[in-house]
Amino acid sequence: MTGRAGWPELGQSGPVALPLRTVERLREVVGSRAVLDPEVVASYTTDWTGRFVGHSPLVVRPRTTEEVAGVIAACRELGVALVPQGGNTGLVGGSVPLGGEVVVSLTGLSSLEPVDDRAGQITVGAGVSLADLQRTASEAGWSYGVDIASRSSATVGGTIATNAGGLRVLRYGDTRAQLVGLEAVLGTGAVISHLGGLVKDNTGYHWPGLVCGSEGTLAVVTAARLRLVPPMPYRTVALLAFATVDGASDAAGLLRRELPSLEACELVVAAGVDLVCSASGMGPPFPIRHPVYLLIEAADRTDPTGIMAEVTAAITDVLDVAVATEPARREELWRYREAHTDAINTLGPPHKLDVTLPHAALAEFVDAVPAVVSAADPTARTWLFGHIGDGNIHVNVTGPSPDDNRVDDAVLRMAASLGGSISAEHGIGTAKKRWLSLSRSPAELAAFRDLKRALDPDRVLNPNVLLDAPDG
Ligand code: 2HG
Ligand code: ZN
Repeated sequence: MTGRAGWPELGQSGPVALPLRTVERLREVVGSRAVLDPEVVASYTTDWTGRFVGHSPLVVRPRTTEEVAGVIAACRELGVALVPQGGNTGLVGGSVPLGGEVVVSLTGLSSLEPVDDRAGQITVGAGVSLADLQRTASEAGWSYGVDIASRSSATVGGTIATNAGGLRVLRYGDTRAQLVGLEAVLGTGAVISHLGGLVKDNTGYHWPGLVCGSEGTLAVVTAARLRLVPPMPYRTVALLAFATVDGASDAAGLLRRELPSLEACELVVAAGVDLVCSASGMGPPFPIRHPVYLLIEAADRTDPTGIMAEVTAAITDVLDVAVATEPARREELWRYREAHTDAINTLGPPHKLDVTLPHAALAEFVDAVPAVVSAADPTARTWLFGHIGDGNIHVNVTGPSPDDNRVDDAVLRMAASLGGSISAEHGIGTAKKRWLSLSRSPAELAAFRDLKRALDPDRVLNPNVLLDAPDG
C-alpha cells in the first residue's frame, strides 16, 4: 500500500511532506485534533528509552471509537500507514513512527464506567492510565491485577496491545488474564465490540486472546472490560540478600510454594543497586554489599509478616534481610528495584533485552550473560534485573550505539538456546523483529501473516512492527 496518494515509501527517513488531501480527510473525522505543529508532533516520535526516534507529519487524537474507525477507514482509503500510541512507554520501538507513519494517539479515549460490583469488573476506555484505573478500582473496594513501574503514563490500551506483565504476574497473571472483553477497530475500519463481561463465553474466536499482545498490528483497542481482584490491605516487603543467583533462584521457587500470599518476587544484583544509589542519592540497603538480592512482597487480608518471616528463616542461603510494613519504608525498598530503568537511562540509550528463561536455566543464563555481552562488544556494560518469580530477566546493555545489534544478537540467541523466549513482556516491536524466528516456527509465522492479511489487508496498522512486509 506504500506510495499511494503521493505517500512516501515506508521506511524512508527524513521529513515527510503530507498531501493536503490527507490532512483534509482526517480533519473531517477529528477536526482540529489532527495536529501538524512540528513541536507537538515531535513529542510523539521518540520512545521512552530514547533509542527509537521516528518522524511523522501528523498526530491525530480521536476521542471516540467512531472517530478511531473513521481515522482508520480514511487512512486505508488514502494509503496512509498509522502507528497507534498510548502513553508511549513501550521499550521496543513499537509505538513510534519509525517509517513516517501518522501517529494516532489514543489518550483521548478516557471513559471510565463505574465498577460492576456483582461481576467484579470494569469497562474502561483505551486511553485511561493504569494509575487512574488502579485508583478507581481501589476507591470502589477492588484492585486491578496488573501493575508496572510506568503506571502513571502507561494506558490500558497500550498495556493490552503489548500484553503488559509487570510486578504481579506471579499472582494475577499478565494483562491477557485480566481481559474479559474488548472493543477494537480492525485494519479494515470495522469495529468489533464484545464488552458484555461474560466470563464463560465459548462462542468462537477469543478477541482478547488474539488482539492482546498483537502490538497494534491487527486492531486498535478502544475499550476493555477488565476483571478486578480483591484488595489485599496488609502488605509486607522484604529485601533478601544472597551470595549467588542460583541460591536466589532456588529460594524464589520455595517462596512460591510456601508463601501463597507472595505477590512479587524480583531480582536485583549488586552492580544495579550501586547504580540506583549513585543516580538517586539513596544509601545502600545493607552495611555490607551483597552480590544478589530478592525483593519480595506478600499481601493478604491479614498481616503476612509472620508467615513471611517463618518461610524466609527456613531458607539457609539468606545472608541478610530488611523488612518493611509501613508504606513509606516499603516504597523505599521497592525503589532499589523500580529505579533501575531511570538509573540505566542516565548512561545513554540502553539496549533492552527482555527475556524469559526456564527456571532451571535462569541462574546459568544470568551468570553467563555479562561474558557473552563482553565477547560481542568489549566496551558494553551489562545490567541485570527482573521478575525472577516469572523467569523474566531484563538484560539492559549500555555502551553500543542504538543501531549496533551485536549484543542483542548474542543475548537473544543465548536465551533461545536455553529454551527461553526472546520477549517476556515488552513485545517484539521493531527492535526484535529480526530474531522472531528464534522463538516462533515457520508454520507459526506463516499463520501470523495470514492473520495480519485477514484483519489488516492493506497493512495500515503499525506496518513496521512484529512482522516484515511479505516481500520485506
Ligand atoms: C520493569 O520491569 C520494566 O521495570 C522495565 O519492565 C524494564 O527497563 C527495563 O528493562
Ligand atoms: Zn518488567
